[in-house]
Amino acid sequence: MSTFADLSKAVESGKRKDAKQIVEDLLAEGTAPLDIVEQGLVPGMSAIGEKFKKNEVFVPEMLIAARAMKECMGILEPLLADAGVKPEFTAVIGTVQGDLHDIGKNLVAMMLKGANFGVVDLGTNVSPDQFVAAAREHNAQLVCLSALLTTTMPAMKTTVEAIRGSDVSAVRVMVGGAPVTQAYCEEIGADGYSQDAASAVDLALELAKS
Ligand code: B1M
Repeated sequence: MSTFADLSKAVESGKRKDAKQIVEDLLAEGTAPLDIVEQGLVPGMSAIGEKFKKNEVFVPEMLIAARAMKECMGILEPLLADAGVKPEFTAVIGTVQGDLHDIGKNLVAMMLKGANFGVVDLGTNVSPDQFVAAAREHNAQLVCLSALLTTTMPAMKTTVEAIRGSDVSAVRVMVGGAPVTQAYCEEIGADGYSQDAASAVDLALELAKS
C-alpha cells in the first residue's frame, strides 16, 4: 500500500514515474485528491525547498522535483476542479518589463504551486499594466516581480507605483532576483523581498495571510 510519505520522498528525489504511480495508487485506494496534494506533494516540495535553503541541493535538483510535482498535479488538477476545490491563495508572477530572464522566476512559480498556491504566470517582459490587469482579473492576494538586470530593476518600481495607484492597490507585492535587495524592496514600497525560491514560499504565505 502506498503512503503519503512514499509520495513525498518520490517528489523530493524527483522520481516522477514513481510519484505518478503512487498518486494513481492512492486514488485507486480512494484517497481524496486534496489530501494527496496537502499530505504528499506539498511536504515533498517543502523538504527539497529546505535543503535548497541550506545549500544541500541546487537548482537542477529543485527543477527535477518540481517537474515530478507538476506531473502529479496534471493528474490531480482535473479531479480537484471537478470537486470544486480551489487553492486558498492566488499569486500573479512575472519578470518585469524589459527583462527576459525566467529561470529563477519559473522556480519561484513552481515552488508556489508546490505550496498549493494558484499561480498565474505572465511570463517575461511584463508591463506594469499587465500585472495590474492580471491581479484584478484573478483576484490575486499576491503579485510577484522578478528582475535579473540592474537596468530592469526600475520597472519594479513603476510596477509597484501602478499597483498602488490602481483599484488593486491592497494586493501584496513580493520582489526578488539576483540584483534585488531588501533595501531596494523598501525603497520602492514593495511588501517583501526574498533571496531564493524556497524562502519566497514562506514569505508568500506570510504576505497572502496578512
Ligand atoms: Co543574462 N545576464 N543577459 N541571460 N544571464 C545575467 C543576469 C548577468 C548577471 C550575466 C553577467 O553579466 N555576469 C547580466 C546582468 C548584469 C546586471 O544587470 N548587473 C546579464 C546580462 C547583461 C544579459 C544581457 C543584457 C546580455 C546581452 O544581451 N548583452 C541579456 C538581457 C536580455 C534581457 O533580459 N532583455 C541577457 C540574456 C540572457 C539569456 C537570454 C542568454 C539567458 C536567460 C535565459 C532565461 O532566463 N530563459 C541569460 C542567463 C541564463 C543569465 C545568467 C547566466 C543566469 C541567470 C539564471 O537563470 N540564474 C546570469 C548570470 C548568473 O547569474 N550567473 C545572467 C539561475 C536562477 C535560478 O537564478 O534568476 O537569480 P536567479 O533566481 C534565483 C533568485 O534570484 C530568486 O530565486 C531564484 C532561485 O533561488 N528569485 C526570486 C528570482 N526571482 C525571484 C522572485 C521572487 C523571489 C525570489 O519573488 C517574486
